[in-house]
Amino acid sequence: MQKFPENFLWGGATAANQCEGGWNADGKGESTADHMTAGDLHTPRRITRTIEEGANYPSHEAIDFYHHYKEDIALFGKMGFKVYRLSVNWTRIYPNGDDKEPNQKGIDFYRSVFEECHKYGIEPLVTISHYEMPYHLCEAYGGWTNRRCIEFFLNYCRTLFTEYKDLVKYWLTFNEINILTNSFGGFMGGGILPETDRMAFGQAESSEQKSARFQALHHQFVASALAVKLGHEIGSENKIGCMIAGMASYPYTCNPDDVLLAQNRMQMGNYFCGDVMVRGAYPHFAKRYFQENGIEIKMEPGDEETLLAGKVDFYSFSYYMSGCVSADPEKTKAAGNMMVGVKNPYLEASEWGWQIDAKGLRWYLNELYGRYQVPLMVVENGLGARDTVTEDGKIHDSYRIDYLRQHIEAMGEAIADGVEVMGYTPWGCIDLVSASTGEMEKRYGFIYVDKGNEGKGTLKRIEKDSFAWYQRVIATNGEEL
Ligand code: BGP
Repeated sequence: MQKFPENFLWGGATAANQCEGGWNADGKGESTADHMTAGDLHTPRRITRTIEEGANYPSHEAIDFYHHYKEDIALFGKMGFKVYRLSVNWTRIYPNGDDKEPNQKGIDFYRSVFEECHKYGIEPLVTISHYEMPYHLCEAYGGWTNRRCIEFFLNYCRTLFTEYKDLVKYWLTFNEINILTNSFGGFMGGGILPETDRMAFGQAESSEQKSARFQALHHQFVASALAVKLGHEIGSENKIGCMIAGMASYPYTCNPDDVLLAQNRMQMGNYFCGDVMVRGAYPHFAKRYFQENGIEIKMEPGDEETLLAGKVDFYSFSYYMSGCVSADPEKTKAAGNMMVGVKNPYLEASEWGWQIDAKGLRWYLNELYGRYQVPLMVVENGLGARDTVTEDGKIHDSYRIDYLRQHIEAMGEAIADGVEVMGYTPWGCIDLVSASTGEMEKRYGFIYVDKGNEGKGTLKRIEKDSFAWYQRVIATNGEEL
């Protein structure tokens, strides 16, 4: 078995809108996530302009971490977490985004959460923007397509870096920032209101719409670079990373057409954002991609220097699956997996069609490290699955343990290959709302939460079998899997 470094950061990850609830408590404003109804595997979530009476908005209560955080963090402490990745909800701090003064109650809430973490020796890792922004900024400014969002975001960052200077030193700017390279990412990633109320999976886009997405992304790049600089100025100990959705892509065959297509997916899916954030400049392939897609973005003088001056300290990413692409249109038509292409005959998929590929994590870590040579962190990984509570109140989730064991083994192999990995925070360490479908029953947790898709349940927390297993993994620093 491979040795994990001594200070390896074992932990777990959540996001505010998927677990907190308390959506309008103590002065909090409405966020983009608060306008998204629940869907399921076959029904996309709806984005509503007003909050509709009687509709099911999963973020409104979620698992009510807002009122259960002490109990939940105590359970993380019991598992032995060294780090807890969570996000701050921008609308608790600045309810509308463009407010002059922050909301003190929101500031107090997160202070209390971070203090609670430190009681158990848990270091918070804070995502500043995880798939939400003040809804007001979408309606009044057009979301991130508007350059003014940079100033609002920085204002918010300044408050966080200053208020939590002694409590937080690990930060991520934007969750899965590369979602904006994809047609369905406009609203969740950039606060761009769609023309219909459905999340736009795989819909055709005009070149204006594509340009808007990439303009929003450019603004986020600049905002992130400025935040990195600001964070370093305010706290010299601050370590600030990027967060990119892992889109590991394989060619379906050794046909050079497939290989080129897979390379293109790796470039646009992963390296486009990674290069800007780690190397501080747009990559060589951006120009041609923009030309061929009719994308025009506006950069201001000084933006290039800003990107170069705001390179991240480390690279973090989510990894759930790998994808496989084929240049053969017949194969592509048969694809089951909307995000990444065709079915890989060597892999099994989760109930939601995500192709499970532990070995791919070793490959992907090596690819990233070879390109960037900065510390890496796996800040999301896990199996979304339905769990059954047995009559005696237990959850025997051996399938989840198998998934995590294989991925931890693969990560160990990558470390043995020489890759520098800082830590591992499996996703949804406590059951929470699914981002893509809004369901509760797509569960990832070591801790079960009694709540169903319809929003009913006691919210009782129960340790699953994987809880004790992960506790042992941490206690032995990954020796016993
Ligand atoms: C990532 C997001 C998370 C999370 C996870 C699992 O893309 O950063 O917010 O939810 O994926 O996805 P899902 O919840 O759709 O199963």
